[in-house]
Amino acid sequence: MKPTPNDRLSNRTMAFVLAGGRGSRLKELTDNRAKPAVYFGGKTRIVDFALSNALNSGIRKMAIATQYKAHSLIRHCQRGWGFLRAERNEYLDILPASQRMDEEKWYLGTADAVAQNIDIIDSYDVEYIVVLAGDHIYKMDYEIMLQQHVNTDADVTIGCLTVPRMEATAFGVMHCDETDRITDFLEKPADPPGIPGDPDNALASMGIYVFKWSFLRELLINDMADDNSSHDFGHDIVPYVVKNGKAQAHRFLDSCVQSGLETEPYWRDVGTIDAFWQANIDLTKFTPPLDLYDNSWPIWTYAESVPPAKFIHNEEKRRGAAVSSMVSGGCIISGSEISESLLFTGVHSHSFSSLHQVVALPYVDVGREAKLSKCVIDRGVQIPDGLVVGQDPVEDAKWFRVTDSGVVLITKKMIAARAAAG
Ligand code: ADQ
Ligand code: ADP
Repeated sequence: MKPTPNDRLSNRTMAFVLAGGRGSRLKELTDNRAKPAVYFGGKTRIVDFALSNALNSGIRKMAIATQYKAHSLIRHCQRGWGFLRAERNEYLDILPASQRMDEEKWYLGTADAVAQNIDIIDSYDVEYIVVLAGDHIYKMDYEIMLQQHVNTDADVTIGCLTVPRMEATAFGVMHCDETDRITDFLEKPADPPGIPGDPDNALASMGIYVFKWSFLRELLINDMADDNSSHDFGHDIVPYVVKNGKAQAHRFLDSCVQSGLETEPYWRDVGTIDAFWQANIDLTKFTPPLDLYDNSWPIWTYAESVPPAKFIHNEEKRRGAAVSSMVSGGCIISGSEISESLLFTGVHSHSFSSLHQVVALPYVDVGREAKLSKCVIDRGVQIPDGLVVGQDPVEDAKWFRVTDSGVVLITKKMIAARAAAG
Protein backbone atom coordinates (compact mmCIF):
# COMPACT_ATOMS: atom_id res chain seq x y z
CA MET A 1 0.00 0.00 0.00
CA LYS A 2 1.25 3.44 -0.91
CA PRO A 3 1.92 5.48 2.26
CA THR A 4 -0.46 8.38 2.77
CA PRO A 5 1.14 11.77 3.50
CA ASN A 6 0.34 11.26 7.19
CA ASP A 7 2.53 8.16 7.30
CA ARG A 8 5.56 10.20 6.40
CA LEU A 9 8.04 10.32 9.25
CA SER A 10 8.91 13.88 8.27
CA ASN A 11 5.52 14.89 9.75
CA ARG A 12 6.84 13.87 13.15
CA THR A 13 10.30 15.35 12.69
CA MET A 14 12.05 18.67 13.16
CA ALA A 15 15.22 19.89 11.46
CA PHE A 16 17.83 21.60 13.62
CA VAL A 17 20.27 23.53 11.45
CA LEU A 18 23.68 24.42 12.88
CA ALA A 19 24.74 27.73 11.41
CA GLY A 20 27.11 29.12 13.98
CA GLY A 21 30.50 28.39 12.46
CA ARG A 22 32.66 31.14 11.06
CA GLY A 23 33.95 29.53 7.86
CA SER A 24 37.26 31.37 8.17
CA ARG A 25 38.74 29.71 5.07
CA LEU A 26 36.40 31.88 3.01
CA LYS A 27 38.55 34.80 4.19
CA GLU A 28 37.07 38.26 3.61
CA LEU A 29 33.78 36.77 2.28
CA THR A 30 32.95 35.89 5.88
CA ASP A 31 34.25 39.08 7.50
CA ASN A 32 30.71 40.39 7.88
CA ARG A 33 28.55 37.33 7.44
CA ALA A 34 28.50 33.74 8.67
CA LYS A 35 29.33 31.07 6.08
CA PRO A 36 25.68 29.89 5.78
CA ALA A 37 24.75 33.46 4.72
CA VAL A 38 27.31 33.52 1.90
CA TYR A 39 25.68 33.85 -1.52
CA PHE A 40 25.65 30.86 -3.86
CA GLY A 41 24.22 30.04 -7.28
CA GLY A 42 22.89 33.42 -8.42
CA LYS A 43 19.86 33.88 -6.17
CA THR A 44 20.34 31.76 -3.11
CA ARG A 45 22.53 31.65 -0.03
CA ILE A 46 24.28 28.51 1.22
CA VAL A 47 21.82 27.91 4.09
CA ASP A 48 18.88 27.76 1.66
CA PHE A 49 20.03 24.30 0.54
CA ALA A 50 19.70 22.65 3.98
CA LEU A 51 16.43 24.48 4.70
CA SER A 52 14.98 23.64 1.25
CA ASN A 53 15.99 19.99 1.63
CA ALA A 54 14.11 19.90 4.93
CA LEU A 55 11.04 21.63 3.47
CA ASN A 56 11.02 19.52 0.29
CA SER A 57 11.38 16.37 2.44
CA GLY A 58 8.13 17.31 4.18
CA ILE A 59 9.60 18.71 7.40
CA ARG A 60 7.67 21.76 8.62
CA LYS A 61 9.32 22.45 11.96
CA MET A 62 12.80 23.92 11.82
CA ALA A 63 15.20 25.77 14.02
CA ILE A 64 18.46 27.41 13.11
CA ALA A 65 21.19 28.05 15.67
CA THR A 66 23.25 31.13 14.87
CA GLN A 67 26.26 32.62 16.55
CA TYR A 68 29.10 34.22 14.56
CA LYS A 69 28.14 37.42 12.58
CA ALA A 70 24.53 36.36 12.45
CA HIS A 71 22.90 39.61 11.36
CA SER A 72 22.89 38.97 7.62
CA LEU A 73 21.82 35.34 8.16
CA ILE A 74 18.98 36.25 10.51
CA ARG A 75 17.67 38.92 8.15
CA HIS A 76 17.81 36.52 5.23
CA CYS A 77 15.88 33.82 7.13
CA GLN A 78 13.26 36.29 8.30
CA ARG A 79 12.72 37.67 4.81
CA GLY A 80 13.02 34.45 2.83
CA TRP A 81 11.50 31.90 5.14
CA GLY A 82 8.67 33.92 6.68
CA PHE A 83 6.13 31.90 4.69
CA LEU A 84 6.26 29.13 7.33
CA ARG A 85 3.13 29.89 9.36
CA ALA A 86 2.67 28.99 13.01
CA GLU A 87 -1.12 28.89 12.34
CA ARG A 88 -0.45 25.85 10.12
CA ASN A 89 1.86 24.30 12.70
CA GLU A 90 4.93 25.30 10.70
CA TYR A 91 7.93 26.94 12.33
CA LEU A 92 11.34 28.33 11.62
CA ASP A 93 12.81 29.51 14.90
CA ILE A 94 16.05 31.48 14.77
CA LEU A 95 18.05 30.74 17.91
CA PRO A 96 20.96 33.14 18.44
CA ALA A 97 23.59 32.04 20.95
CA SER A 98 23.97 33.97 24.20
CA GLN A 99 20.31 34.84 24.49
CA ARG A 100 19.10 31.64 26.05
CA MET A 101 21.20 31.30 29.20
CA ASP A 102 21.12 33.29 32.42
CA GLU A 103 24.82 33.94 32.18
CA GLU A 104 26.39 35.27 28.99
CA LYS A 105 27.46 32.07 27.32
CA TRP A 106 27.84 31.31 23.63
CA TYR A 107 27.20 27.84 22.32
CA LEU A 108 30.22 25.83 23.40
CA GLY A 109 30.03 23.20 20.67
CA THR A 110 27.44 21.90 18.22
CA ALA A 111 25.79 19.63 20.82
CA ASP A 112 25.57 22.54 23.24
CA ALA A 113 23.74 24.57 20.55
CA VAL A 114 20.99 21.92 20.62
CA ALA A 115 21.14 21.37 24.39
CA GLN A 116 20.62 25.06 25.20
CA ASN A 117 17.34 24.92 23.27
CA ILE A 118 15.85 21.72 24.71
CA ASP A 119 12.75 23.54 25.95
CA ILE A 120 11.99 24.95 22.50
CA ILE A 121 12.47 21.55 20.83
CA ASP A 122 10.18 19.99 23.47
CA SER A 123 7.51 22.52 22.53
CA TYR A 124 7.54 21.27 18.91
CA ASP A 125 6.25 17.92 20.13
CA VAL A 126 8.16 15.84 17.56
CA GLU A 127 9.37 12.26 17.65
CA TYR A 128 12.54 12.64 15.54
CA ILE A 129 15.18 15.30 15.02
CA VAL A 130 17.46 15.73 12.00
CA VAL A 131 20.58 17.71 12.91
CA LEU A 132 22.15 19.42 9.90
CA ALA A 133 24.98 21.77 9.05
CA GLY A 134 23.85 24.97 7.36
CA ASP A 135 26.93 25.25 5.20
CA HIS A 136 26.83 22.60 2.50
CA ILE A 137 25.46 22.54 -1.04
CA TYR A 138 23.52 19.37 -1.89
CA LYS A 139 20.04 18.01 -2.45
CA MET A 140 18.83 15.22 -0.21
CA ASP A 141 15.49 13.73 0.78
CA TYR A 142 15.69 13.29 4.56
CA GLU A 143 12.49 11.18 4.56
CA ILE A 144 14.52 8.29 3.09
CA MET A 145 17.09 8.65 5.88
CA LEU A 146 14.32 8.77 8.52
CA GLN A 147 12.79 5.59 7.15
CA GLN A 148 16.14 3.82 7.29
CA HIS A 149 16.60 5.05 10.87
CA VAL A 150 13.29 3.53 11.95
CA ASN A 151 13.67 0.32 9.91
CA THR A 152 17.10 -0.44 11.38
CA ASP A 153 16.05 0.56 14.89
CA ALA A 154 19.17 2.70 15.21
CA ASP A 155 20.02 5.15 18.01
CA VAL A 156 21.65 7.47 15.52
CA THR A 157 21.81 7.42 11.73
CA ILE A 158 24.64 9.38 10.13
CA GLY A 159 24.73 10.62 6.53
CA CYS A 160 28.02 9.65 4.91
CA LEU A 161 29.88 9.75 1.63
CA THR A 162 33.11 8.47 0.13
CA VAL A 163 35.97 10.98 -0.07
CA PRO A 164 39.64 10.60 -1.06
CA ARG A 165 41.44 9.32 2.03
CA MET A 166 43.81 12.28 2.35
CA GLU A 167 40.90 14.77 2.30
CA ALA A 168 39.22 12.94 5.16
CA THR A 169 41.31 14.74 7.80
CA ALA A 170 38.56 17.41 7.86
CA PHE A 171 35.78 14.90 8.51
CA GLY A 172 34.52 12.35 10.95
CA VAL A 173 35.69 9.03 9.49
CA MET A 174 33.89 5.72 10.07
CA HIS A 175 34.14 1.99 9.56
CA CYS A 176 31.01 -0.09 9.02
CA ASP A 177 30.16 -3.78 9.14
CA GLU A 178 28.28 -5.53 6.31
CA THR A 179 24.94 -4.19 7.61
CA ASP A 180 26.30 -0.60 7.58
CA ARG A 181 26.37 -0.50 11.35
CA ILE A 182 29.16 1.88 12.35
CA THR A 183 31.82 0.03 14.30
CA ASP A 184 34.43 2.80 14.60
CA PHE A 185 34.30 6.59 14.37
CA LEU A 186 37.24 9.00 14.48
CA GLU A 187 36.65 12.76 14.39
CA LYS A 188 39.11 14.52 12.06
CA PRO A 189 41.91 11.94 12.25
CA ALA A 190 45.41 13.06 11.19
CA ASP A 191 45.90 9.79 9.31
CA PRO A 192 42.42 8.72 8.17
CA PRO A 193 41.82 4.98 7.82
CA GLY A 194 40.83 3.86 4.31
CA ILE A 195 37.83 1.71 3.39
CA PRO A 196 38.74 -2.02 3.54
CA GLY A 197 39.23 -3.07 -0.09
CA ASP A 198 39.34 0.60 -1.20
CA PRO A 199 42.32 2.01 0.72
CA ASP A 200 42.56 5.32 -1.21
CA ASN A 201 39.09 6.39 -0.06
CA ALA A 202 37.49 6.89 3.32
CA LEU A 203 33.88 6.87 4.50
CA ALA A 204 33.24 10.38 5.83
CA SER A 205 30.43 11.80 7.94
CA MET A 206 28.39 14.55 6.26
CA GLY A 207 27.56 15.96 9.69
CA ILE A 208 23.89 14.95 9.22
CA TYR A 209 22.39 13.03 12.13
CA VAL A 210 18.95 11.51 12.78
CA PHE A 211 17.93 10.71 16.36
CA LYS A 212 14.75 9.94 18.22
CA TRP A 213 14.30 13.18 20.18
CA SER A 214 13.77 11.46 23.56
CA PHE A 215 17.05 9.57 23.07
CA LEU A 216 19.11 12.61 22.06
CA ARG A 217 17.51 14.70 24.82
CA GLU A 218 18.81 12.35 27.48
CA LEU A 219 22.26 12.15 25.90
CA LEU A 220 22.47 15.97 25.84
CA ILE A 221 21.48 16.32 29.49
CA ASN A 222 24.20 13.84 30.48
CA ASP A 223 26.70 15.53 28.16
CA MET A 224 26.02 18.97 29.67
CA ALA A 225 26.91 17.58 33.10
CA ASP A 226 30.18 16.11 31.82
CA ASP A 227 33.08 18.50 32.42
CA ASN A 228 35.36 16.43 30.20
CA SER A 229 33.13 16.85 27.15
CA SER A 230 33.63 19.50 24.45
CA HIS A 231 29.85 19.29 23.85
CA ASP A 232 30.28 18.55 20.17
CA PHE A 233 28.48 16.00 17.97
CA GLY A 234 31.61 14.85 16.13
CA HIS A 235 33.90 14.73 19.16
CA ASP A 236 31.59 13.55 21.92
CA ILE A 237 28.02 12.52 21.09
CA VAL A 238 28.63 10.37 18.01
CA PRO A 239 31.66 8.45 19.42
CA TYR A 240 29.63 7.76 22.57
CA VAL A 241 26.71 6.25 20.63
CA VAL A 242 29.03 4.26 18.35
CA LYS A 243 30.58 2.71 21.47
CA ASN A 244 27.52 2.28 23.66
CA GLY A 245 24.57 2.09 21.26
CA LYS A 246 23.60 1.42 17.67
CA ALA A 247 24.88 3.83 15.02
CA GLN A 248 24.01 3.25 11.37
CA ALA A 249 25.50 4.81 8.24
CA HIS A 250 23.18 6.26 5.61
CA ARG A 251 25.00 6.38 2.28
CA PHE A 252 24.49 9.52 0.21
CA LEU A 253 24.96 7.54 -3.00
CA ASP A 254 22.10 5.17 -2.07
CA SER A 255 19.98 8.13 -1.05
CA CYS A 256 20.52 9.81 -4.45
CA VAL A 257 19.58 6.60 -6.28
CA GLN A 258 16.42 6.13 -4.20
CA SER A 259 15.26 9.74 -4.41
CA GLY A 260 16.32 10.18 -8.05
CA LEU A 261 17.42 13.72 -7.22
CA GLU A 262 20.82 13.68 -8.92
CA THR A 263 22.30 11.18 -11.36
CA GLU A 264 25.78 11.84 -9.94
CA PRO A 265 25.82 12.52 -6.18
CA TYR A 266 26.62 16.21 -5.62
CA TRP A 267 27.78 17.50 -2.24
CA ARG A 268 30.10 20.48 -1.80
CA ASP A 269 31.56 22.17 1.23
CA VAL A 270 32.49 25.40 -0.66
CA GLY A 271 34.62 26.23 2.39
CA THR A 272 37.47 27.90 0.50
CA ILE A 273 37.60 30.71 -2.07
CA ASP A 274 38.76 28.21 -4.72
CA ALA A 275 35.95 25.75 -3.98
CA PHE A 276 33.41 28.58 -3.83
CA TRP A 277 34.52 30.00 -7.18
CA GLN A 278 34.68 26.58 -8.86
CA ALA A 279 31.24 25.44 -7.64
CA ASN A 280 29.62 28.66 -8.85
CA ILE A 281 31.40 28.60 -12.22
CA ASP A 282 30.45 24.91 -12.64
CA LEU A 283 26.80 25.99 -12.71
CA THR A 284 27.41 27.85 -16.00
CA LYS A 285 28.58 24.68 -17.78
CA PHE A 286 26.65 22.99 -20.59
CA THR A 287 25.64 20.19 -18.22
CA PRO A 288 26.17 21.45 -14.69
CA PRO A 289 26.77 18.87 -11.94
CA LEU A 290 24.01 20.44 -9.83
CA ASP A 291 20.58 20.98 -11.40
CA LEU A 292 19.03 24.18 -10.07
CA TYR A 293 16.24 24.00 -12.64
CA ASP A 294 14.55 20.89 -11.22
CA ASN A 295 10.99 21.94 -10.38
CA SER A 296 10.50 18.90 -8.19
CA TRP A 297 13.16 20.11 -5.72
CA PRO A 298 13.10 23.91 -5.64
CA ILE A 299 15.70 25.79 -3.61
CA TRP A 300 13.65 28.36 -1.72
CA THR A 301 15.12 31.73 -0.89
CA TYR A 302 14.44 35.40 -0.37
CA ALA A 303 13.97 36.85 -3.84
CA GLU A 304 14.16 40.58 -4.23
CA SER A 305 11.57 42.24 -6.45
CA VAL A 306 13.69 43.45 -9.31
CA PRO A 307 13.10 44.03 -13.02
CA PRO A 308 14.36 41.49 -15.59
CA ALA A 309 17.99 41.37 -16.68
CA LYS A 310 18.63 43.74 -19.58
CA PHE A 311 21.21 43.41 -22.39
CA ILE A 312 21.86 46.44 -24.56
CA HIS A 313 24.12 47.68 -27.34
CA ASN A 314 25.69 50.97 -26.33
CA GLU A 315 25.65 54.17 -28.38
CA GLU A 316 28.81 53.06 -30.22
CA LYS A 317 26.96 49.83 -31.24
CA ARG A 318 29.13 47.73 -28.96
CA ARG A 319 27.29 44.50 -28.11
CA GLY A 320 26.04 43.82 -24.59
CA ALA A 321 25.92 40.04 -24.33
CA ALA A 322 26.40 37.05 -22.07
CA VAL A 323 27.21 33.48 -23.19
CA SER A 324 27.55 30.32 -21.11
CA SER A 325 26.59 32.43 -18.12
CA MET A 326 23.88 32.85 -15.51
CA VAL A 327 22.54 36.37 -15.15
CA SER A 328 20.09 37.23 -12.35
CA GLY A 329 17.26 39.74 -12.26
CA GLY A 330 18.07 43.42 -12.03
CA CYS A 331 21.33 43.10 -14.01
CA ILE A 332 22.16 45.55 -16.80
CA ILE A 333 24.76 44.43 -19.32
CA SER A 334 25.50 47.46 -21.42
CA GLY A 335 28.02 47.18 -24.26
CA SER A 336 29.89 44.58 -22.22
CA GLU A 337 30.82 40.95 -22.91
CA ILE A 338 30.24 38.29 -20.32
CA SER A 339 31.33 34.67 -20.64
CA GLU A 340 31.29 31.64 -18.31
CA SER A 341 30.26 33.92 -15.45
CA LEU A 342 27.63 34.00 -12.75
CA LEU A 343 26.06 37.36 -11.94
CA PHE A 344 23.87 37.78 -8.87
CA THR A 345 21.03 40.27 -8.55
CA GLY A 346 21.54 43.84 -9.74
CA VAL A 347 25.01 43.62 -11.28
CA HIS A 348 25.75 46.37 -13.81
CA SER A 349 28.56 46.09 -16.30
CA HIS A 350 29.35 49.10 -18.38
CA SER A 351 30.57 49.59 -21.93
CA PHE A 352 33.79 48.02 -23.24
CA SER A 353 34.22 45.90 -20.13
CA SER A 354 34.61 42.13 -20.28
CA LEU A 355 34.04 39.46 -17.66
CA HIS A 356 35.28 35.88 -18.05
CA GLN A 357 34.78 33.25 -15.33
CA VAL A 358 33.67 35.89 -12.86
CA VAL A 359 31.40 35.33 -9.85
CA ALA A 360 29.88 38.76 -9.11
CA LEU A 361 27.78 38.98 -5.92
CA PRO A 362 24.74 41.30 -5.77
CA TYR A 363 25.02 44.93 -6.83
CA VAL A 364 28.55 44.81 -8.19
CA ASP A 365 29.17 47.64 -10.63
CA VAL A 366 31.84 47.08 -13.29
CA GLY A 367 33.29 50.28 -14.78
CA ARG A 368 34.00 50.96 -18.46
CA GLU A 369 36.96 49.17 -20.07
CA ALA A 370 37.48 46.90 -17.03
CA LYS A 371 38.76 43.43 -17.94
CA LEU A 372 38.21 40.79 -15.30
CA SER A 373 38.78 37.07 -15.30
CA LYS A 374 38.79 34.25 -12.76
CA CYS A 375 37.58 36.31 -9.83
CA VAL A 376 35.02 36.55 -7.06
CA ILE A 377 33.70 40.07 -6.43
CA ASP A 378 32.00 40.77 -3.09
CA ARG A 379 28.60 42.42 -2.76
CA GLY A 380 28.35 46.08 -3.74
CA VAL A 381 31.94 46.46 -5.02
CA GLN A 382 32.46 49.26 -7.56
CA ILE A 383 35.10 48.10 -10.02
CA PRO A 384 36.89 51.24 -11.28
CA ASP A 385 37.06 52.04 -15.01
CA GLY A 386 39.88 50.24 -16.78
CA LEU A 387 40.80 47.82 -13.97
CA VAL A 388 42.47 44.67 -15.30
CA VAL A 389 42.39 41.57 -13.09
CA GLY A 390 43.40 37.99 -13.83
CA GLN A 391 46.29 38.60 -16.21
CA ASP A 392 49.21 39.40 -13.92
CA PRO A 393 49.12 37.55 -10.58
CA VAL A 394 51.91 39.68 -9.10
CA GLU A 395 50.05 42.93 -9.83
CA ASP A 396 46.74 41.40 -8.62
CA ALA A 397 48.34 40.30 -5.35
CA LYS A 398 49.39 43.89 -4.56
CA TRP A 399 45.77 44.81 -3.90
CA PHE A 400 43.63 41.72 -3.88
CA ARG A 401 43.65 38.22 -2.41
CA VAL A 402 44.98 35.72 -4.92
CA THR A 403 44.60 32.02 -4.09
CA ASP A 404 47.16 29.33 -4.92
CA SER A 405 45.16 28.33 -7.97
CA GLY A 406 44.93 31.93 -9.15
CA VAL A 407 41.38 32.93 -8.18
CA VAL A 408 41.25 36.63 -7.22
CA LEU A 409 38.94 37.85 -4.46
CA ILE A 410 37.97 41.54 -4.61
CA THR A 411 36.21 43.35 -1.74
CA LYS A 412 35.18 46.95 -1.05
CA LYS A 413 38.01 47.40 1.42
CA MET A 414 40.62 46.24 -1.09
CA ILE A 415 39.29 48.61 -3.77
CA ALA A 416 39.33 51.46 -1.24
CA ALA A 417 42.93 50.69 -0.21
CA ARG A 418 44.00 50.64 -3.85
CA ALA A 419 42.25 53.98 -4.50
CA ALA A 420 43.83 55.54 -1.40
CA ALA A 421 47.30 54.51 -2.58
CA GLY A 422 46.59 56.38 -5.83
P1 ADQ B 1 32.87 20.42 11.01
O1 ADQ B 1 32.01 20.94 9.93
O2 ADQ B 1 34.32 20.74 10.95
O3 ADQ B 1 32.70 18.81 11.13
P2 ADQ B 1 31.90 22.10 13.07
O4 ADQ B 1 32.92 23.14 12.88
O5 ADQ B 1 31.52 21.73 14.45
O6 ADQ B 1 32.31 20.75 12.42
O7 ADQ B 1 30.61 22.56 12.26
C1 ADQ B 1 29.43 21.83 12.08
C2 ADQ B 1 28.30 22.78 11.78
O8 ADQ B 1 27.91 23.44 12.96
C3 ADQ B 1 28.62 23.91 10.82
O9 ADQ B 1 27.48 24.14 10.03
C4 ADQ B 1 28.89 25.11 11.68
O10 ADQ B 1 28.49 26.30 11.02
C5 ADQ B 1 28.02 24.84 12.86
N1 ADQ B 1 28.56 25.26 14.15
C6 ADQ B 1 29.84 25.11 14.61
N2 ADQ B 1 29.93 25.50 15.89
C7 ADQ B 1 28.68 25.87 16.26
C8 ADQ B 1 28.13 26.36 17.47
N3 ADQ B 1 28.88 26.49 18.55
N4 ADQ B 1 26.82 26.67 17.48
C9 ADQ B 1 26.05 26.51 16.38
N5 ADQ B 1 26.51 26.03 15.22
C10 ADQ B 1 27.81 25.72 15.16
C11 ADQ B 1 31.39 18.24 11.19
C12 ADQ B 1 31.43 16.89 11.90
C13 ADQ B 1 32.29 15.91 11.11
C14 ADQ B 1 31.74 15.82 9.70
C15 ADQ B 1 31.71 17.20 9.06
C16 ADQ B 1 31.08 17.20 7.68
O11 ADQ B 1 31.94 17.06 13.22
O12 ADQ B 1 32.28 14.64 11.73
O13 ADQ B 1 32.53 14.96 8.93
O14 ADQ B 1 30.92 18.08 9.87
O15 ADQ B 1 31.22 18.46 7.11
P1 ADP C 1 25.29 40.48 3.01
O1 ADP C 1 24.21 39.53 2.91
O2 ADP C 1 26.24 40.54 1.88
O3 ADP C 1 25.99 40.36 4.31
P2 ADP C 1 23.49 42.53 3.76
O4 ADP C 1 22.82 43.61 2.97
O5 ADP C 1 22.57 41.52 4.31
O6 ADP C 1 24.63 41.91 2.90
O7 ADP C 1 24.25 43.24 4.93
C1 ADP C 1 25.64 43.22 5.15
C2 ADP C 1 25.89 43.96 6.42
O8 ADP C 1 25.74 45.35 6.15
C3 ADP C 1 24.89 43.61 7.47
O9 ADP C 1 25.41 42.64 8.34
C4 ADP C 1 24.59 44.96 8.14
O10 ADP C 1 25.44 45.12 9.24
C5 ADP C 1 24.94 45.99 7.12
N1 ADP C 1 23.73 46.53 6.49
C6 ADP C 1 23.43 46.46 5.17
N2 ADP C 1 22.26 47.04 4.92
C7 ADP C 1 21.78 47.49 6.08
C8 ADP C 1 20.57 48.18 6.47
N3 ADP C 1 19.64 48.53 5.58
N4 ADP C 1 20.40 48.47 7.76
C9 ADP C 1 21.35 48.14 8.65
N5 ADP C 1 22.48 47.50 8.35
C10 ADP C 1 22.72 47.17 7.10
